Amino acid sequence: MQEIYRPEEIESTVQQYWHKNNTFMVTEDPVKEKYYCLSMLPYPSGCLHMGHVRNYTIGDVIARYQRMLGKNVLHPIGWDAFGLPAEIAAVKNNMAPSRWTYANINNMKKQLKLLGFGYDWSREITTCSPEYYRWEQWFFIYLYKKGLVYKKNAAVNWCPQDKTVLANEQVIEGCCWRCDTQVERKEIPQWFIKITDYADELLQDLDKLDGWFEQVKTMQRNWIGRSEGIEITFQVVDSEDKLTIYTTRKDTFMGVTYIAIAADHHLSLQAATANSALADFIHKCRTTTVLEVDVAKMEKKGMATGLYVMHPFNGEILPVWVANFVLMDYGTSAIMAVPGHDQRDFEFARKYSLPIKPVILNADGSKPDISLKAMTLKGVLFNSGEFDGLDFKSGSRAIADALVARGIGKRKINYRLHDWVVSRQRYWGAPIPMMTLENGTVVPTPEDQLPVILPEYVMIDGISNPLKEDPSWFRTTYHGKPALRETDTFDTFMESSWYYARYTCPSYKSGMLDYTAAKYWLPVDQYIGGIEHAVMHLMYFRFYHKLLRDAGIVISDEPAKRLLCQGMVLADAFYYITANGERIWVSPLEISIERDNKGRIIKATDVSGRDLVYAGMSKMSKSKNNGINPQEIVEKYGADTVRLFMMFASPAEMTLEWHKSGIEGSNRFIKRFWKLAYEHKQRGSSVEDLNIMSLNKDQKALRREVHKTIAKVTDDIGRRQTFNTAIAAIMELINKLIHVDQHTEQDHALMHESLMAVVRMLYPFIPHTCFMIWQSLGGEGDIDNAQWPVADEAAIVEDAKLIVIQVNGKFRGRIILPADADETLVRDRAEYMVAKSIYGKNVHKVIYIPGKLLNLVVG
Ligand code: ANZ
Repeated sequence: MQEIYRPEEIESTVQQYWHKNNTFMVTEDPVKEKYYCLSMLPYPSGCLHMGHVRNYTIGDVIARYQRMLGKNVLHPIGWDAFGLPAEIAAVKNNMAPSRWTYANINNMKKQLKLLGFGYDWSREITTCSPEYYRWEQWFFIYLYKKGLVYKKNAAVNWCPQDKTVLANEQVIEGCCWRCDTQVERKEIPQWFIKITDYADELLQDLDKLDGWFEQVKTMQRNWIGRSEGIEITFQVVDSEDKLTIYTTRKDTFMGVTYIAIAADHHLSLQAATANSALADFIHKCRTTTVLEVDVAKMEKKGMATGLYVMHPFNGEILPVWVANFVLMDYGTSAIMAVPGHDQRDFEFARKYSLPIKPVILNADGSKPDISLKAMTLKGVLFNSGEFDGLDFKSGSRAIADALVARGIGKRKINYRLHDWVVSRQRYWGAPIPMMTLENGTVVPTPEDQLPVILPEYVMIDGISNPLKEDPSWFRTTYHGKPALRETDTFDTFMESSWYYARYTCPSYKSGMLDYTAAKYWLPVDQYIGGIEHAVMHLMYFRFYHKLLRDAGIVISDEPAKRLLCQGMVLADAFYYITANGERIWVSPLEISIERDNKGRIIKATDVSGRDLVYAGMSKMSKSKNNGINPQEIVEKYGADTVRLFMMFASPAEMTLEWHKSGIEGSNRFIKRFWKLAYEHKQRGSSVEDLNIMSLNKDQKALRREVHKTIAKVTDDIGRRQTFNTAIAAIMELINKLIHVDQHTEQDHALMHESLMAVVRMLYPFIPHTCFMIWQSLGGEGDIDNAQWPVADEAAIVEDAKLIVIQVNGKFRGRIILPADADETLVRDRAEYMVAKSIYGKNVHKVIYIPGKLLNLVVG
């Protein structure tokens, strides 16, 4: 061990050692308890950012901790390698998306290694490799054969200028990001997977996920959006047609004043055949992109169809309108409008002078004021004939019963969740393994022709899909007959939905998963990733697991037991304004700062001395130029410093503020620890056994601190996952150790015991440093295989106290308890001891003289 802490030397030596010895490679070992620790796989965007570093450090800390508990820990990593950014970068840099992607993977892999993450690299998965996506294609065909996959027209964003489909993120304020043309909505055939078949299970099983954040579960519940309502069928006046609506507010049924239907409802289309103005309006609605979230804000527009229906209870004739706020793919694409109690219906009624009829009273029994807006609270019914006076619950039930009895109502459960559209009209994705025969029949690619390989190293222009342009690729045969391949590729959520399972057997050739390996490792014990994945990814991930289970490939119901969502990484952001009013953001690394005595920034200047505006802490981002490149920081301070800072600066699930002073603090701490270990080593390497019985008062107190810290750190890391408080406790202990006098052999032995515990507690956070210290302190084997320290309960107990127990003032015995035991504990133990003599009696009073005597007054 050298006197000076030199992270660059230590870290590369240790990393090479890990690499040579395959330290983190694991295989199934039925004798050992398994632990599967998984961080969400990165998109290979080019360089690691601090968000990645945070995510992967948390994963690495947990994985190393669990290893030390003696478990067989699977800790893999891979690359979510398909997707739009590669296409965009490819066009910009004039290179094939695959080349860009592989170059990025190479670079990021080096960066991950520099950070010292203990991955089993033999299990690395790259989702754009045919060995991976062939099983995705195979499974898709399996689902197709099981009836869980279908093809249906669905809307996409269409740029009429570029004649291309745009992803949502390519639509900027309703226009094409490239040519600024107004984007249209266009219906094209797309592939769907029936996630709605699993809606109920996905909802119910959330209750089983004790180890998931409540916030994520709530978001999933809302996303599934289960609602219990009723479908009501109206007779169209002077016609054979019927019109069915869906509502959750049966109680408002007597307040319906018109019916609104979606633009593509069959009655809209029918009415439009004889009404060109209506046909124009419908066309406009159908070509305008409508995101569900916009409905509340958008301007309500509509047109009468000329059709009417009859209210079945009061005989009123209600007009049927086409309305742009009625969603085409929810419920029955038709609603009963109750403008008195629904804001959208209200705005629409106002605009088109339709009647508004209130039917629900205010909470105080007064009539609602609906002159300016709808009254949307639930309450007692009025204006509702025989249902007057009923409250929300009984009114809803009575109206539903009446509708069902008349055969025009059907109770119905609906979900917001839609089936999953997995088609993407893009090149850089896994080809959808379907074909179309000359007669139009769609068939799956025969299994022996899998994988359907995506041609790599293809240059793209960002507008056309090269698969569509390449007859040698899309022309194929199906059992000798000519056929055309599907040129759409999969949504990249497909790859990230099952990678966790493939890590258990990444090179398995005979199937999607090796049953035995998957059975051994799954489910994931700890999953770690960003909260931005709370719904899409984490929903598809759960759904896929259930699909795999029903296919008999895995056995559990849920893919991950425990989920941790790490907070964002923030940094100070600064800018100046140019002569033409432009904001130029300056990197916080190129800034000099003056602070007041409270640490607040009072002046910031760039390298040329220009005054800057301080914009506060915000998420590290390119747009604010406040990203800090992890590699630079690692090169300057070492990976261990960065890792320690990341885990110490804030609780894992909270935002983390990047501070140079924080990084420097972490660095100083590691140096102090290094120095302490070095000096201990200098005082002699031979260590006498610690004689616990003969410790003096100070030594006992120190040993108590050490073992209290072990107990706390164990609980903080394992159960509470409050890594920052664990580190704080270790820091406190080290500060004490630094000031302990070292005179006797026993002092030395105690210091040795303390350091051997500390080095193991710090190992998950700063593994390189601890690897070296462990070695030089003479630890057995590598620290990578060392056991987590166990707190000696006896050491934690402060001098035990002897407490006299009395019943009604008579001596009944003595008990030994820790000095800090509280009255309840003493009383419990006392009652247990004298249980026989107080059986059937009541304790009226307890007299307790702390640490000395407890008298139970019974009778
Ligand atoms: C009458 C009514 C009165 C409604 C009232 C609400 C308030 P959830 O709970 O999300 O399922 N709705 C039904 N289908 C729709 C569609 N395709 N497009 C737009 N809105 C639709 O919402 C169900 C409610 O959303 C239904 O209840 C319906 O409006 C509306 F005071 O019917 B309600």
